[in-house]
Amino acid sequence: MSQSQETLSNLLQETRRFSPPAELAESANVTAEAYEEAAADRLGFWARQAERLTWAKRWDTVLDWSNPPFAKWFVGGELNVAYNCVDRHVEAGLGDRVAYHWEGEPGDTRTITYAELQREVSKAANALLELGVRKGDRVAIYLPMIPELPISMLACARIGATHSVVFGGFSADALRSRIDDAQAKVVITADGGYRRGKPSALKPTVDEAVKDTPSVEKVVVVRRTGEQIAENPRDVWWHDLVERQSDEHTPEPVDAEHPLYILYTSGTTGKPKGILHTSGGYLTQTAYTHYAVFDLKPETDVYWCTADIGWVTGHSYIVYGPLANGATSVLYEGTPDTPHKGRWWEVVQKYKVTIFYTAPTAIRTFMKWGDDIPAGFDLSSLRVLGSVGEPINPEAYVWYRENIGGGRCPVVDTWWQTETGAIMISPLPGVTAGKPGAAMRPLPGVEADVVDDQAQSVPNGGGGFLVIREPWPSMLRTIWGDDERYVKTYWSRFDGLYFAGDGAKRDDDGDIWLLGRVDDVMLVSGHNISTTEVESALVSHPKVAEAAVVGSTDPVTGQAIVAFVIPRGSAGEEVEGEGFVAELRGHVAKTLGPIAKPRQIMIVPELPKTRSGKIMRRLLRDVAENRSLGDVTTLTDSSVMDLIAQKLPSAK
Ligand code: 6R9
Repeated sequence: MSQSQETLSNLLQETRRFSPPAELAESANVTAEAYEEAAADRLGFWARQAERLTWAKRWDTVLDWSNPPFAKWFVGGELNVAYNCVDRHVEAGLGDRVAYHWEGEPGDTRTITYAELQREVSKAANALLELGVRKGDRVAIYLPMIPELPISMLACARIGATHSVVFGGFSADALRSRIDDAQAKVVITADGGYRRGKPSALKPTVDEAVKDTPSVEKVVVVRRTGEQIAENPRDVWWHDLVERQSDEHTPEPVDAEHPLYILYTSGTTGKPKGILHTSGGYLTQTAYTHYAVFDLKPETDVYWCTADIGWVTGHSYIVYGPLANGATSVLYEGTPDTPHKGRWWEVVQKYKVTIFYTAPTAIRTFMKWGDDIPAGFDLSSLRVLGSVGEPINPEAYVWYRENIGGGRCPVVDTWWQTETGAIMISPLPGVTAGKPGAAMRPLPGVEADVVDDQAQSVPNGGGGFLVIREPWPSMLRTIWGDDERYVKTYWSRFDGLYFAGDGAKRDDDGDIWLLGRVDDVMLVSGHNISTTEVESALVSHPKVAEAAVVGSTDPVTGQAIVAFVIPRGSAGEEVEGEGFVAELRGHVAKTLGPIAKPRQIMIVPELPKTRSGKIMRRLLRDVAENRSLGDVTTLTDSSVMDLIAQKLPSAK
């Protein structure tokens, strides 16, 4: 990236630093020594982390990297992932500990202890065996956020079947292509779930999807809403099948490299990629990072990750990491504004949540709704706050810290991907003096770097591409069924380096700031400008809640900056006028420099987002360039694009 980009970036930096609270630092799970320990002997470090797990057979070799980029971790080792997440805690006398406080959207609840989870998972495993599912078979799971979702995943892991969780909001087409690609033998679904106060059907989508999927032998249906559904010959009710099974099942150890799950990422173009994760290395790194980054004390903490389990964040930090650590978690079915906009804070208050992990998109939504909503609840139990999914704007970070964390909780901004399987770059809450907006340093044992076009590491103050230099335990092993695409997508841009697809910069202290996907970087009059930084500049204006920025073709400047802005709820009427747009352009020019001034700013009520809360800039580019919209199947709410289109005539 060019010089001008660096100048821009430096202007934007929040200068405040937030040191760890003394009490947390004194009793922190991980101290600064971990960095030294891992630097001295990286593989030895990971081998020690693998000892957190219970192995049926110990590994012979920590890492086999003889055929890069195809890694094998803990070669020769055998373990069962479900045993590690459930049974061993019961055997250790912790059967009465709560694994999940489940909270349904309508207010129904269920408390599941580790002992109960063991019985439920065993029954589900026996049920899958009865259906003919065997080790190595694939099972598609298309469920709302109900206990049967983690139970189904663990049941697969228990018998060595590979699960493919498909987000409960995806279309029949999206579901069908994922079932086909994985050749799933069984689909586990529900009649529906609750969303925004209403039952929302799932089964009709499955019926539609499995019409042309010859691999599917059975569809198991959980009754959640009780709504009428069509029953087909392949269907079997969960309560008929699972309830009558024995609640004892002996988990089968599998090879450390046995496929645990496939999770599809849509990417920006082309066929979805089936990211493959395996067993030993994946569980090692999810368990370690959950312990280190959140400072988890399983005896006393109540942990809540608000993600959907259909996103990798839910796989690693609602299911596998927390359960491997014997944590007590909250599992919530619904949306943050049902029945009221304080629902999440009510849940925090009710369960005395101590560790809270969410996405910047949610934080900005709460900023838009107003400070008085969280202020109405007792959030004093909280001690660590996490963020994931997008760069967190400094403004949102500070709001989160103050309004949710009461100014006392460290915020850990965690960078990672479906492909990395677990957190890679993040502050450590008892060690790092956090900077609002920065993901800071690679975790111990992770070799992340920022390089230029020529794969040269950039000096402090420089910007470029984020890469990973050495294999890590929870890395993807391949793209399901397509080794060539795996090599091409991740390992071909820079020889021998994992290319993450994100832009990043290293500040004068050597700390890492993420700048968004490299595909989104704009080239304006020969200057590289990151969407993230212009968005953060806009969000730092007191009347702006959210902003999305794209580059649109421009005859004069090559690309021009087009911004979509959602005003804060408290901003009042004046945000509709031309004066407001002029004010915002001036604000960006002042914050970042005149080159970053948007050509056009559109005031909109909503932004198009994926299920994990990422802004779909591709669709906004279509709008900015007056094209018809591309694929909208992974959008949370496709009516958003109509709302934006209605606003266009008044666009400035
Ligand atoms: C876990 C997850 C991965 C992409 C990643 C990056 C963005 C995630 C971030 C972040 C800046 C963070 N991303 N966390 N960017 N700061 N803390 O989100 O996985 O859905 O596969 O997305 O998300 O662009 O490359 P996934």
